Amino acid sequence: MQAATQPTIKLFVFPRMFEIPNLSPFCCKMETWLRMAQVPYQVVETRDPRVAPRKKLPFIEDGGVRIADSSLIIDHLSRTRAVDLDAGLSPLQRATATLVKRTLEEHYAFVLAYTHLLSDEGSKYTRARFDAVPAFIRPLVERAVRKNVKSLLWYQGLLRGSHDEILAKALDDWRAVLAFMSEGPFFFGDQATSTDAVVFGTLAPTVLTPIDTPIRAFLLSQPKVLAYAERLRARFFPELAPERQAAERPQQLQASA
Ligand SMILES: N[C@@H](CCC(=O)N[C@@H](CS)C(=O)NCC(=O)O)C(=O)O
Repeated sequence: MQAATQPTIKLFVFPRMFEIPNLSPFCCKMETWLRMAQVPYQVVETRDPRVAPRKKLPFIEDGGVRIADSSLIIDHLSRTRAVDLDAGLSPLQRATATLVKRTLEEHYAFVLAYTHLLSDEGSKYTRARFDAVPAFIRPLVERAVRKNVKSLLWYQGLLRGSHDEILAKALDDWRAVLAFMSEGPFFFGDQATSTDAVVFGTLAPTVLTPIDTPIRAFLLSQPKVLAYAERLRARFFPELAPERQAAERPQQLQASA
């Protein structure tokens, strides 16, 4: 719980799209963690990562101090708000948490940028994020952002592989992660941990948006995956959960209590 003297933090993230906390896996992870940890926050939407200390979103402002990088923010808030979502994890689970985080954040997140921001199927849906840009410069901004994503993925290495290679590697990522996922309600069982924020951060943009990819199709074919994603959304972002899940919510809350 937050001490009365501590300021409400400001969370700087991209504007929301679709019925998920954020299309950016790192912004989605950060806001999910804040809700899990019950740390009060105020969202500040921005479209321009150049305002961030590390030129990437999310970042927070805590008592006038700006802190970047979702993992560093979580370390900072865990320390200053005395919350540790991972207190109950065994050494083996902690090691697993690191491997899951690296797989999803240092590899799969780049695939998400490819499928959601660069590919034709993804762009069809996500180009709406430029709607607020004045019409006369919109094509210019769209082209510049696309060029940046392309160059990021080229230098990271992903784009040097074929489309099929990229998809195959993403499926390998998820097969590995799912091998460690419990039957629920949360990744490691009964308690929500920071790994749930990481997993939901990448899973929500993949399976809870209309962007149709072979990765989404694979994940939807795995019985526990959609239930997990919908359960986390209903539990921590009830305002985003469609009616059907809202009706199931009391049961799910009981299951995760
Ligand atoms: N390691 C960072 C990664 C953040 C990140 O890559 N954010 C992306 C959005 S998903 C971003 O702001 N990209 C803008 C850019 O690279 O210009 C974290 O955990 O917060």
